Amino acid sequence: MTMETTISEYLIQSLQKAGVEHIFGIPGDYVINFFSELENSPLKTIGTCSEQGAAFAADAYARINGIGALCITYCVGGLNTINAVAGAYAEKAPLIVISGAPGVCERNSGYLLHHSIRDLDSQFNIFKEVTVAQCRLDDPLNAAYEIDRVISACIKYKRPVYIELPRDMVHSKCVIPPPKNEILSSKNTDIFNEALKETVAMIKASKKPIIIGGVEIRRYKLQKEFLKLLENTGYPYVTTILGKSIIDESHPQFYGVYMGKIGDPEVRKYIDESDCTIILGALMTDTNMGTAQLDISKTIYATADKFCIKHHYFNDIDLGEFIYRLAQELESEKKENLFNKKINNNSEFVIQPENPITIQRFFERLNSFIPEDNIVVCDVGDCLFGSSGLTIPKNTSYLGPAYYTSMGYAIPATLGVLTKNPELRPIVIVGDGAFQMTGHELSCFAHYNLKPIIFVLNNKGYTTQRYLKDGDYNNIQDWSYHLFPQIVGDGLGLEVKTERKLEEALLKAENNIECFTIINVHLDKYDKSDTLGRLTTIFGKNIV
Ligand SMILES: Cc1ncc(C[n+]2csc(CCOP(=O)(O)OP(=O)(O)O)c2C)c(N)n1
Ligand SMILES: [Mg+2]
Repeated sequence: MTMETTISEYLIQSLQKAGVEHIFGIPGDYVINFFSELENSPLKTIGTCSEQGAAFAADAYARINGIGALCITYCVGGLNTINAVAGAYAEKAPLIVISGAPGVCERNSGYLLHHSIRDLDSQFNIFKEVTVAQCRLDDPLNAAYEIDRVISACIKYKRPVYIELPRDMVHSKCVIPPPKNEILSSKNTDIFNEALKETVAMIKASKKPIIIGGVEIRRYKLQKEFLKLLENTGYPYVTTILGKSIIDESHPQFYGVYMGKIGDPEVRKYIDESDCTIILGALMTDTNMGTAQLDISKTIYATADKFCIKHHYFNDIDLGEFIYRLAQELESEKKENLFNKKINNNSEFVIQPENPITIQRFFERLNSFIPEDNIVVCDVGDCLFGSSGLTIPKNTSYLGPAYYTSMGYAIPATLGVLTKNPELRPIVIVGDGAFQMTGHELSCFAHYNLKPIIFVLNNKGYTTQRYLKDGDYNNIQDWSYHLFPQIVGDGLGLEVKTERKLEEALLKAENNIECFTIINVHLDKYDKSDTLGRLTTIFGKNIV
């Protein structure tokens, strides 16, 4: 038994080993000692204006990097992150939350300790609901084991975990666990082979198969296996909105984004007419499936947690291995010209200079503005719905909270993206309502000299909600979003009302390599994309 390392040293080493290089957060007295340890370590701390901002940033960092981390103080900081951590749970982002806490020796002091709620377990209990594993490092004998257990769960389940570090344990020496032997998989090969055989038979008997790819393809880094399957079969594929751009949308077999009844009708028609829908790594959510009832008798459904063919359920099927083996089995099955390739909507945009800009025209124009090797970050609202039809170019990815749909994601998420890849110039699209929730995190772009191009779709309120039920509650104050650079001390602000002004702004943004650009795009308050139109017709019926 060796006790050469402190708990904080072991935690920092474990974060590094897992792939964390940056940690987002705000200090407080319960966590300041650990912040000081972080500062003296190879990990870089990234400060934000609020803990929610830090959590959204860490979530996006996790999605891009494969794992992310967040460090905050007890309750006032921790509870500020709950909404964002819940989003990470819902959408499977592997995020490690580290919170400071009252010291072990303080627990029985007899005082009411500042920031605490009902008792000193309250925050721990609240985090149980939004994380897959939790631990409190209050015992030097098992602290390191607990760190290993919890971080392994984060990696395995691609969901947030919670580590609570009492402030008097930061420098405690801990017992280092012996190196673990690789545990060989004990998965049942008979079950796997039966599932594979049944899948292959169903696909071979079909005439119009199609693949729906979801977010787990990216989370579990299965793009190579997915591509091989496409290559070996020639089948068309669509993605869900949460899985948008899992692989290049320039791929010749890409047929669009499937959002059921709310999405592109042409894509929906193809899925409806297919006699074999192969769903890989997609979450069955209302936003992904757009309330469409897929015919289970035509469906193969494989995710990291669940596998079924029609109504036959199989346990313990590894998603990656399944896609890999399926590609092998179907190697000689290649069906050419199975579908007419959907024409990319990159048709030439002819500007109508004096026309007020509309959301439809904005996205049409944006289609040819998004460069290769970049990222598009979207918030919730019509920016999400409208952007579902964007054709994302080569090596560019798309990031948006398309299932949990919490407003306020995009600006801090962009910080997370840029912390990992500071050379990128992300295209960020955010509604005015969502911007008002977390837009102050722009300050970090000035602070860390990051250069995204941000479009604020300023329709003077909650247009998505206007179509569900209108009322004064949907109107918000019309901010001068383009003047934010004056407040935060850096950045280029531009204002756009017509197509001509949009054109000019795009050029200026492209040429501005010094700082971030924020473009205030004025839209009519009732202007909506086709997708939002379909969505509100369907969901509006449920709101009586
Ligand atoms: C944190 C949060 N609060 C409330 C909602 C409910 N909601 C969904 S869309 C929306 C309006 C979004 O407004 P804005 O960002 O301006 O986008 P727009 O609909 O105008 O395009 C609201 C309030 C939400 N999704 N998230
Ligand atoms: Mg709005």
